[in-house]
Amino acid sequence: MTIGRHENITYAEFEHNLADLNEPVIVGVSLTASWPCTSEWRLANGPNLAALRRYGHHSVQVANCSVRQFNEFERSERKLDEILDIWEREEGQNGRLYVKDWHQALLLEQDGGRQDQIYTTPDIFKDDWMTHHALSLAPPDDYRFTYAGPPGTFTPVHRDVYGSYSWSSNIVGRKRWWLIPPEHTQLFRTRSSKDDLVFDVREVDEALWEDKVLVVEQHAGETIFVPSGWHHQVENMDFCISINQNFASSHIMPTIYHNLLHSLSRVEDAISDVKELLQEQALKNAEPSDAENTEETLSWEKEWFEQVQSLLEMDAGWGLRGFWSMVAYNLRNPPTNASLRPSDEYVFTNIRPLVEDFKQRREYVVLADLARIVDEVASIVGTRP
Ligand SMILES: O=C(O)CCC(=O)C(=O)O
Ligand SMILES: [Fe+2]
Repeated sequence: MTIGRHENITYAEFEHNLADLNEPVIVGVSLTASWPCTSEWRLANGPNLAALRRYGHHSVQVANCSVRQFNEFERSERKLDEILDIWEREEGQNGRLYVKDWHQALLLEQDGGRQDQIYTTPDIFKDDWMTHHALSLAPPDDYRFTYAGPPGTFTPVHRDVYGSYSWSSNIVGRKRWWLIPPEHTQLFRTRSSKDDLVFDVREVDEALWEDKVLVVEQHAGETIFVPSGWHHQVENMDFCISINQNFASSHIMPTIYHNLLHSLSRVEDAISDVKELLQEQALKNAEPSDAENTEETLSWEKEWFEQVQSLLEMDAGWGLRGFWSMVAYNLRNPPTNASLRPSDEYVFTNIRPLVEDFKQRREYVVLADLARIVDEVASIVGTRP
């Protein structure tokens, strides 16, 4: 298997991938050549860690790659300065500390700076409903991350949240990617569970997957696009610093919606005893004449749905409210100009069935604030003739 490599790619060419192919792509170094970070963070033979000192006060998530915790490495929040001290002492040796999910651009903006002092979002990735919406929240949030770590540090096998995309530009060093096509995910399932995957692809005999998985070496300056639903693992072959955004466009709203509903029913199964308890209590308090949709029945159901939503939010970062608010916000305020996104008709056609599906659900009846957001979406995308 090989990956498509492009020296340059226009949005029109790339959109074919978003809409139809859903394949990994590597874009050549010209995309990142003029970014400030490209000249600032590179030295002849490694990272310019001194150039990161100006961000030393940023709080960052650090994975300790020698301590596994469930499906991730043990994580802590530290000041970047402390980690730079440790890396400088190690002098580029194999280390353990991997700075991940560092919201560098957001923190810089909070200090009065701008993202383009580090990098500019490539045109092909500007139709991003996730960060565009998250930045409008109070306080603002985003899915823009910087990753930095010595050789040997890695990100275990995962799929990005609800099957969203990601792109990653390597500024310093080389990364190795294992990209697993969705139809081959099952090769990496553990024996004990039908849902869990192995932690590290290298646990599975290579003969079983070598002709099915894309193994890609990404060089400094290159950008990789990770398609929706592809599990992946990433290893730093040298000391690497990369710019990364987890993102989603209208093309994958149906996928995200269905993955969200799948996670939602898993949460419901996991806490089904809570549902029974709430139901019993409501029955005790109700008059025998109470019918469906009275105050009593709605209030226990509301309590139930709220509990499910808060667990989803804790687990994945967002639930139904996050999804529908994102859709409404991006329909009202598209993230980029018309030449860098699909036509309104395409977008509306993708969203319409989701509205129709959601209107059949109890949450639409019981959660009034959510119903208002979905009604707004319906008024923009229209209903099917
Ligand atoms: O670079 C890494 O370690 C992980 C990147 C990743 O998982 C992604 O871009 O989706
Ligand atoms: Fe990822």
